[in-house]
Amino acid sequence: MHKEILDKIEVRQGDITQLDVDAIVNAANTSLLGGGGVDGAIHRAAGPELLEECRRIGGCPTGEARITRGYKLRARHVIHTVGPVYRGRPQDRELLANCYRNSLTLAVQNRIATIAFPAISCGVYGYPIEAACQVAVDTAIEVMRAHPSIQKLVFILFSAADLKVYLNYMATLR
Ligand code: AR6
Repeated sequence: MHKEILDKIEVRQGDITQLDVDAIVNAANTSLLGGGGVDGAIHRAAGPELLEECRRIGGCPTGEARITRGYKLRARHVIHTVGPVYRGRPQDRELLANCYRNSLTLAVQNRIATIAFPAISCGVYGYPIEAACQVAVDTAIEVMRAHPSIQKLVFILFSAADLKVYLNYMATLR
């Protein structure tokens, strides 16, 4: 039923900073002033101008997203979104879904056709990968169904274990 949409989704292992896509998504914090994990890696690879632009934006609430240029990255843009700190409450799921929904909406508004996501909230913020994966994939499918202008969406996982979780879930949808 979702075949055309599933065909636009790619799951792979690697470093998001190396990807040649229109936009990569950053798992940021509400200050947008950088941090560890994928946020630190993206800022290091993009260079100091990224931090300057983030400073001008002045922060981002949890679940929302903001767009900047990509500077030294191969990606033209970075979409910064802030995942929830996992506490096992029902609103965690909604906030995480909002991250994917709002990032993809910004992508559509900015004519971005290819986009890559890390596993938002699954590092320092403690969201269990199995639950987060379902939110990520289900929300992406929902938005891509409404917006065919997204031609390719990459879920890029840092570890082999996380990759397996995504591949297993995708396999259940085919
Ligand atoms: N490419 C792809 N995935 C990566 C990379 C990379 N280069 N580096 C890490 N990951 P985290 P969060 C994976 O902690 O949980 C920051 O300090 C990692 O294995 O980066 O949303 C921010 O400033 C994990 O699966 O983000 C915030 O304060 C996933 O990316 C806070 O961490 C997300 O892990 C956000 O925490």
